[in-house]
Amino acid sequence: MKVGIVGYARSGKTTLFNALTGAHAAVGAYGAREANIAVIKVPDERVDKLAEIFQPKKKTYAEIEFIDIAPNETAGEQKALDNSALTALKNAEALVHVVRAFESESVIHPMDSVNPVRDAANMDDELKLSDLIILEKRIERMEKENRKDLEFELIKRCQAHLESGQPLRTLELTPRESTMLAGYTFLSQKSMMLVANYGEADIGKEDPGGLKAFAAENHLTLISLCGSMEMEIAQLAEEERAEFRESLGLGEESKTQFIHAAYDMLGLMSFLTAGAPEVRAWTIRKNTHAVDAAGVIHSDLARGFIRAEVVNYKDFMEAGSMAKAKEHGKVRLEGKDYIVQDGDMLLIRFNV
Ligand SMILES: Nc1nc2c(ncn2[C@@H]2O[C@H](COP(=O)(O)OP(=O)(O)OP(=O)(O)O)[C@@H](O)[C@H]2O)c(=O)[nH]1
Ligand SMILES: [Mg+2]
Repeated sequence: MKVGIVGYARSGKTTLFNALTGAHAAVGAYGAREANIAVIKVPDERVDKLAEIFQPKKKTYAEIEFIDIAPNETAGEQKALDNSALTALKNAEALVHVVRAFESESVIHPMDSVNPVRDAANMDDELKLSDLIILEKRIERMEKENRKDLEFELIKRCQAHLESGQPLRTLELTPRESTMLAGYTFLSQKSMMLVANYGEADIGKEDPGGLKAFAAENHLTLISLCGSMEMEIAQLAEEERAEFRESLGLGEESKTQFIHAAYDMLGLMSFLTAGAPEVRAWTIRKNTHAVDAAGVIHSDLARGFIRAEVVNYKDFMEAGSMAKAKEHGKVRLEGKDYIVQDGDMLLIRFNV
């Protein structure tokens, strides 16, 4: 589950990356010329609370991998993505576009002015163009083969959609059509989040980048954060963070918000396991069957699956203990086809 971080030169990609990881990758003129990669733990209060109850040896959070794509060296500063970036992004499940919304005399914008909506639209144009080029080649080949099947129709529809100026993520598809397109890894079809990286002067503003309407229209998730502040906070000792945040008027944990939004954008959710050895959040896609969730823990659990004992985290906490939850009839026995819900605590009965 990889998320690619993209954006125009000096928009704050590495700053955001550092904020997420607490890392010290160089920002600004001496920024790395290579991609930065990090695995980020998804903060989860449920794991913390369960660990207080079960006192496990180990607690494990769900994780997402973020890649801060290497700066574009070949396509010129007015482009965000060169060919190597486009290729790297094909392997990402979702994209995060860091849009510069901060004013700064000392940081030159590649287009000379700060204009978040323009930059967001330009990025979409780059993604759409890359998809169009792939589509045109594909159509040419299909026409030679005299293809007239469903896939050909679908590919033509994608082309028309792009040519009308819209990204593929706004094209409505049936599940069958989605499967048909999956192999193409179109970039404008991937889920994408806009991060409005606003400046210190805009703390507390409602829509600091003015991107709300653009995001809604183009099916983009929007998060606003002040990258430089978040990076500073991430590098403080844990116990100092809340106070510093408050003193700046940065009330909410925007980093946590960001990670949760990324998790959600990936179509992911967590189920939980809790016991003396480990309390753990496991990552699955939404609409996963119990037997497949069991397989995420270990293939033996899927192979020898008998049933799952399920109690949702909320019910468990209300009851206070597993024994009480059972007493209240909140622990259910479910079969292979049960669709696991976010926050379900599972105990898999199996036999191999
Ligand atoms: N004032 C202000 N400056 C910021 C903010 N975010 C980033 N900067 C500055 O902008 C410059 C570029 O930040 P980076 O994080 O290196 O941006 P980048 O997108 O990784 O840049 P490249 O990798 O070179 O394309 C640095 O000098 C940062 O200190 C912000 O929120 N406010
Ligand atoms: Mg950078």
